[in-house]
Formats: sequence, C-alpha cells, structure tokens
Amino acid sequence: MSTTRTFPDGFVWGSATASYQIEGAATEGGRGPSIWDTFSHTPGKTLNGDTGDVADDHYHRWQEDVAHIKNLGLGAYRFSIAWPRVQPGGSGEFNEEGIAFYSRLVDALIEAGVKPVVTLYHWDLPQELEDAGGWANRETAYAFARYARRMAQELGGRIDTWTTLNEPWCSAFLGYASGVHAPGIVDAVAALKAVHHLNLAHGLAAQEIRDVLGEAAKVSLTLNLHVFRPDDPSSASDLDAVRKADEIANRTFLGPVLEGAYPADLIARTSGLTDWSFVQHGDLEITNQPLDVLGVNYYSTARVRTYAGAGERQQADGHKDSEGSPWIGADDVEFVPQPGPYTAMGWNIEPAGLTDLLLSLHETYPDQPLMITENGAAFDDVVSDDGRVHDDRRVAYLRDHVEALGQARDKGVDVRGYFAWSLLDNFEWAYGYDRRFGIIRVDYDTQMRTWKDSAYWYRKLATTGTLPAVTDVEP
Ligand code: PNW
Repeated sequence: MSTTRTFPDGFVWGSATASYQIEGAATEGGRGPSIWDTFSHTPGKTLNGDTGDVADDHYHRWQEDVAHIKNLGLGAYRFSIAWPRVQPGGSGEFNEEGIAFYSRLVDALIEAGVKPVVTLYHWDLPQELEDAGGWANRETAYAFARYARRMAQELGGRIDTWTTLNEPWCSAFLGYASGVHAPGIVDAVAALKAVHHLNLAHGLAAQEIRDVLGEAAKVSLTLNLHVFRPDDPSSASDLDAVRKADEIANRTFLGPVLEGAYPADLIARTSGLTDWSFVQHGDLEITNQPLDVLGVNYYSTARVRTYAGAGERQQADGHKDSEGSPWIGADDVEFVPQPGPYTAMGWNIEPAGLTDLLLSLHETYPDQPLMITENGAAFDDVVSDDGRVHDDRRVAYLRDHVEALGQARDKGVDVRGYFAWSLLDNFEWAYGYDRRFGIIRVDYDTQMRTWKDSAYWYRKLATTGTLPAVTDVEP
C-alpha cells in the first residue's frame, strides 16, 4: 500500500547557508577579520588548510544564487549576516558597505518571492571581541545585543524571521572546550561561561529586536539538539548516561531559554570546576524570552552508555580522553559506535531520530512552534559523463527525513517548515571543502553551480508540497 505524503499550503520549504561558509571576499567591502579567518589560517586547524577566503564567492555571485533559490521554487532562504562585515570590530563603528550588501540581498529575495530568514550569528565572531575574551566574556553578549538592534533598524520589517544564534552548542563546546572549531580554545570553564553568555546574548538580542520592531517581529533561536539513545534500553546506568548527555548538550540551552533555569544536576556535577557565579541575578529572566519559533537542526543520533572503566573511553568523533571533551560533567558517558549507514561525515543515518526528537520537544513544550532549520547530508558526489550529479543517497536522506517530519506532524507536532542544508556545497568548517552538503554542486575551480539530482527533487517537493518519489529527479 502506498500513501502520498502531503504538506499544507503554508508549510515553508527553504534552504540554508551561512556567511563564512559561502561568501568569500574575506577582506573586501570593509569586512573585519573573524575568529574563523584566524582559525582557518592557523596551520593544522582545518582539513587541507582550507579557509573561507574565497568559498563560493557568494559575495560577488549573490544575484546568481538568488536566481537559483527562485528557480528552486523555495518559499524561504535562511542565511546569516557576517557580524564583522557590518561591524568590523564587533563594537563601535558600523560599516555601511557591509550593511548595504545584506540590504540588497534581502530586497532581491523579496523581489523573487522568497522570505528572508536571517541568522545574526553563525559563528563568525569579530576577532577583536575574541581578543577581549570572546564568548567567555560577558561583554560580548552586550555587544551582540547592540549589533542585533542595529540590524533590526536597518533591515526591519523586510525580514520574515530573526534568528539570534545558530547552534550555540557548537560555539561554546567545539569553540572553547574541544577546540575543534574557532577560536580553538580548550578550557571547560570558559566553555560553560560561553554557554551562559550565548544564552544571555540571545535574550538581550530578542529584547532589542522586539523593542525596535514591536511584537510583530518573529524571533527565533536555532539549536542543534542531540538525540541520544541508550546502548541498552533496559539498563538503568545507560539511561542515566542519556540523561547526563542530554543535560550538557540540550538542557543547557532549552532550560534557560524556554524555562528560565539551568539543570540543577548539571550545576551540581560541574561544581568542582565552577560555582556558576557568572550567572548573575536577573539573567535567567533575560534568557527566557518567548520564541515565536524554535529552530531545530537535525542530522544524526548518538548511542551512549555509562563507561565501564577499563581502557581508553570511546568518545564521539573518535577524540581521545586526553583531549578537551565537550561533554563537561559527563565524564562517565561513553559513546558507542552506531550501526550505520553513515554519511561522509561519519554520521549515522537515522530518520526516526527526527520524529522522536520532535515528539519529545512537543511533549515538553506543547505550545512551542518548531521549524527544521537544517537537515541534510554530505556524500562523496560524482559528476557523471552526462554532466549531472546523481546524488541518490542525498535524495533518499532528504526524502526519509521529510517523511519522518511528516510522521511527527501526524501526531500533532507543530512543525512549520523545513530548510535543507545546504543550498550550495560550501566551506564545511574544520573539514574545509572536502565535505559537500549542497543540493547544488560548486566547482571550486570555476565557481560554476550545477544542480544535483537532489535539487531537482527538492524543487518538486517545494513546488507541489507532496513528497516525490526518489526517482523523481528530472530537470
Ligand atoms: C551545523 N557536531 O554544524 C552547522 O549549523 C552548519 O554550518 C554545518 O555546515 C552543518 O551543521 C553540517 O555540519 C555542525 O559535531 C557541526 O555535532 C558539527 C556538529 C553539529 C553541527
């Protein structure tokens, strides 16, 4: 029996990118340096020493890219503003040329019938702010609020949704605890401070945006929520590992933002490191602003158990105990290899994890509207003799995850849209240009854009609202 999966008219189909991953033009138009310029130019930090200096050259090719977005039939485009492009030092002077770039982009999207969904911070912190302590410094949160206010004034009512931060988990824990992302610091206390200052930055920015634009402004936050599975579902200690991992990865953001509190157990487990005095009186009212929509980025699941004690503990991404761990206060949580299949990132493919995540969010926060702000997969794409990219595994990945989202909607979860990551192959952070997530291929020698089969398939979905067959990839 085959059923047809359809979505309502108002459901948003979009695709997403981020400034440092696509723009290039790192020293043009008055842009200041960001922590990712510094990090990617530090030997050994990215695969093959790749940097975002040129990336997809989107800064010069944005009109062509808007045309692709339009031709794909997308209702919305999620992109980020490079803070150092509009305010080179992160505080003080703004750069009119940088603001004008985003203003033109927004106008072109609206002209093309595409809703602009803006992210104010997708990891490219102005280097000057990092030099003053970065996210471990409370002042960065106030600087972010001033930057957010200015963007609200400049772009105002033209923006459909204002997303303050993308994946603060990555900013705090990959940036300051494991150090695999910029600024590359390995310091657990700095990471916990960063968590709080990011939450504070979100709340302050939400207040500023609403102060400028009124309650009509749609404000959101995008989190990469982790789905943890117990290695043995009948083991109390494995379930305890799930709880600890969930607290450090998810509740650290969901708690202060949606409930106005950090998990008490996490505070207790990290008391040997810090007394959390960086959380000041009144902060948790600021972090706890209503969210018009919660953005969820979903890629994979993780399986955990409580470490039994012998030998070196297995960690996510294969990193060793001796290196900085992002799982602060969860030292006895061990990551168990997954059954696969895997993407080129080594991430386990498990669409049911998306359904489960959405159901559990709905159970905890029944009135909170949700949006999938990223979902997608890296695969080793091949250009065929016919010039096409038959990325059938990506098509299957997208199809299965959209279906998983549909199943959550069937059970009453209020998911309002879906954004495929990514519109274009791009600078995949520590993995440089080696890992391709785009539904559109980018040839890094010529900057030529080529629609992969997944782009044709996604156009069909976006223009019909009905889930196409995986074979439905005709131009
Ligand atoms: C997200 N992890 O990054 C980002 O929002 C995108 O910029 C990125 O390109 C995309 O997902 C694919 O990686 C993540 O290690 C990076 O768990 C790392 C992790 C999660 C998300």
